[in-house]
Amino acid sequence: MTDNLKTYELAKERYAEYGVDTDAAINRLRDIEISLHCWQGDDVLGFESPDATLSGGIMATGNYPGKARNAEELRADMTKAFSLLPGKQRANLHAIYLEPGDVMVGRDAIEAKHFEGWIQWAGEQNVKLDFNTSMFSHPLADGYTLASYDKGIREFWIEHGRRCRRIGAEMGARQKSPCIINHWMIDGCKEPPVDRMRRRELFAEGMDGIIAEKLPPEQLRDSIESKLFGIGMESFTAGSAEFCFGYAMSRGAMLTYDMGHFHPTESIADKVSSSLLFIDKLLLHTSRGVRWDSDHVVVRSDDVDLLMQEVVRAKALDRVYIALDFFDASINRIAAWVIGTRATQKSLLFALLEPTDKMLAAEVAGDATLRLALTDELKSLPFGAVWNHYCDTENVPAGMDWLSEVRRYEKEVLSGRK
Ligand code: RNT
Ligand code: ZN
Repeated sequence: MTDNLKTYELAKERYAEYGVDTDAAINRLRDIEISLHCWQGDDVLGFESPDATLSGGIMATGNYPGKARNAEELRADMTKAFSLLPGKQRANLHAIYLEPGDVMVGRDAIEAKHFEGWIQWAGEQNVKLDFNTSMFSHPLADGYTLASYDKGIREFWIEHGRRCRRIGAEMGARQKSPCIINHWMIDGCKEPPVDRMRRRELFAEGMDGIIAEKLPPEQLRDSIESKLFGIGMESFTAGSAEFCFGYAMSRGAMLTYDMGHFHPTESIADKVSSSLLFIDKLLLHTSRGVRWDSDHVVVRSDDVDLLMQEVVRAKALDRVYIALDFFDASINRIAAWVIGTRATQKSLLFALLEPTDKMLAAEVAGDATLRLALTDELKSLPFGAVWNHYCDTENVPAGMDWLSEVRRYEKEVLSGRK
């Protein structure tokens, strides 16, 4: 018996004392897909032009060497990350990650053929694709897109959105699993605007224009992402939490909650049950804001644990899609994916290992003392042994063993990128 297995057997007994079946928790975790965001691999620059810069109120800081310079490198890097992750992943693309060939393709002219390389690769990797409209880092995304007062600008972005949906539907049809398309717009401004209402009306009209075409839900699902503020847009964001909630609910769309898009002490965990009473499905962007929406790499924290506990306790794993959204350019970018994905999965596992029935019984009986004692004691159970066993059963490195592989890849591949 290996050491990991021995430790697991002991851990299993410890959890059994609380009525928790660790094998069942592992099996449930195995089926939960996490959508790996391609944009961690190149600091959200994309492949439209080698001179691309990031704008739109978000920022990747750091200049760690070795970022992917083209789609082939990015796919190789993501493939490496996948090989170090247990469970199932999807790949999350932005429209700016197209492969246009030798021609310039405007965002209002993109087609599924520009993503053929990705679709092929996803098939080979047996991962499904998700998609995002890219309504930032563009001369026509100067403060406002759908909520612009300029009709031409609005129409440009509506056309972009429509095309993104068709691309997503094509991906969904080919992978036989709905492509989740996320709609996030930068629209907002630095100083308080006079007319918030008109901007939001325009935003809603623009979104309606984008989603007007009926596409089969087995191919494509739309989700709209709210936000509190962006850099240079501190005073107003058209797509606020209330706006997006109302929009998603009234249009039968999904709602995206990004962990970094609320006041620093406001947690999205509490929003899961509230939203799911009125909205069918949610998309969660796991991220980590430090003082602001800084998009640090996700690590285990109360925030992520509470979020996953809420999803599990609400029996909502099938109503929630989980995607990563962070971009750290100051550390090895493949390690960033691995750390962030594994942290998200660990929080899921922690939630699945909870003796929810026991805690609920205490709650119903009015025994808040027992509920609190259990809540705290769980943190000391041998969670790490269950996680390592899960990695072993998935044939991926347990513990920190993945890091040496990332270091080897850095030496052999990344260091050659200048
Ligand atoms: C921005 C949103 C959005 C982006 C990505 C690149 O604040 O979180 O989801 O991070 O789409
Ligand atoms: Zn996000």
